[in-house]
Amino acid sequence: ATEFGIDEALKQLGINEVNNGTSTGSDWFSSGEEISSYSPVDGQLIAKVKTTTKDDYEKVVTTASSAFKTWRKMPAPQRGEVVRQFNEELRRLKEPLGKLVSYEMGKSYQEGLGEVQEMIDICDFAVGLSRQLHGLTMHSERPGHRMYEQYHPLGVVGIISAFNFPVAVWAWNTALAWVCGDVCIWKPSEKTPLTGVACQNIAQRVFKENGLPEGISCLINGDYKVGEFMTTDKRVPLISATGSTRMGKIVASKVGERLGKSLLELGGNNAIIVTPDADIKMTVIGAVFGAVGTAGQRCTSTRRLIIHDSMYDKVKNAIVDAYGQLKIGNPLDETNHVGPLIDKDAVANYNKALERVVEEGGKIIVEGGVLEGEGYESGCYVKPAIAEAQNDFEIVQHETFAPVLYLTKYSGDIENAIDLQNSVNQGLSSAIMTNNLREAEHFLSVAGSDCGIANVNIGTSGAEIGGAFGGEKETGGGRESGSDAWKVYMRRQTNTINYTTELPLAQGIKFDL
Ligand code: UN1
Repeated sequence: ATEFGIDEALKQLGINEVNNGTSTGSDWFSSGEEISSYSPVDGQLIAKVKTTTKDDYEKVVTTASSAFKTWRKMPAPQRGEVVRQFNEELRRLKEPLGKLVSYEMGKSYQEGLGEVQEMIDICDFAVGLSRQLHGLTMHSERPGHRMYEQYHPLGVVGIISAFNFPVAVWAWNTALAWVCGDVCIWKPSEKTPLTGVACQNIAQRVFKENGLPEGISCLINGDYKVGEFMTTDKRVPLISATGSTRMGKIVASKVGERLGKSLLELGGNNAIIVTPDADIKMTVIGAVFGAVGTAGQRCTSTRRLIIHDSMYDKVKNAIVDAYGQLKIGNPLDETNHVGPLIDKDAVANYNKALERVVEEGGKIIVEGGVLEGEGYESGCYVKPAIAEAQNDFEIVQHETFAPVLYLTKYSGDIENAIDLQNSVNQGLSSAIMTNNLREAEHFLSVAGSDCGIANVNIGTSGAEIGGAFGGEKETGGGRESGSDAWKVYMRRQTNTINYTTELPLAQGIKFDL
């Protein structure tokens, strides 16, 4: 791991051979079994992380609950100041953290840096937000009364994140939750535990330097069983979970059983509609980056292209040509476009999807396959593939977290393309490529895309943090990141104050004593 400066990065981030994966902020402890984190880049063991037991978790949640009592009383702009300092650290450590993201998860170094940039951006956003946690004032129907609303923090927020954005998704949640006055317990994916330890090291240092109590940022580690400590715990009023729809349904039912709140960011099945008025060059860039970026492991990855029949061959040929230029290999080597999948299970799912699409009558037009030989020893490198398929194939309806792109034709009006695009269970991201104002506006209208994200002349992936991020249907309905997504981390209180000597009742009710 000395290549590409990984050892140096690990040192700068405070990662040891065996790390405790449980932390309340100033204290690191874990008494569970160890998870080994292997890099999909070269198959090497990077380091081990000890997991959180039920007893460890008890200590975490009590420490967090008690820290909340202090943190909530600190004025929000002062909490923002702490987030600003955290952000300084992220800026300072952007390169080593981006490198570790790339090495532990397998995305390209550029994308690893991009992910840390998303953390920096959301922290900037959170600092400004710390002075803008606004509520409304209303006019009371009663004389001499004032009515307004205010937002208070919720308490302990549980964050369950996925391997594919191992650090940014935590930051979207935690930076907002912190300025809102909440404390957080984070369970990163058991596939990327080291980036979690690295982030907690940074957070911990900043909170400590500010003389704040431990428990404002907590880390727990392990698989879904450790996540379940939180989902079933009524001391954790909000669970924010990112991952598969299967996982989200389990989380939602556990949290729902106790009437807790959940914020869900689940699967996508994102399409780009290519109309007769599309700019082909832009379409190719958007579609290829969307389909093969992060090796197709973004929830916003482009899975489907819905192309007008008059454009079909032209677009198909241009995309197939572009696939011919792709370089697959070590993601830390910046000349490569596509890195490995996260692990061999992901490779198996990729293989299954390619078999299935053929069984259902699809036609492979860019062959897939698992790469072997020098540089591909981890067994996780696959060739991005393209298949011609029908939208209603079972496999096309399903999110395969790998670089498999399906091409489908539509004919006639834009309505037909929108129907196909909406005819899946997921509703995260969508895009249209067109220079035709009517088509674009139709796509964005009430009769258009049913997704949480709808883009014009941009691909489906790569959303900025300033907008609310999330989607409908089986994507789970949650919104994170920008806009007013912060409201989910707070409880709203309506206050009515009577400054008279009378007590008139609302709705004009008479109740004479
Ligand atoms: C995810 O894949 O879980 O829009 C998040 C994007 C990124 C975030 C993706 N900003 O592709």
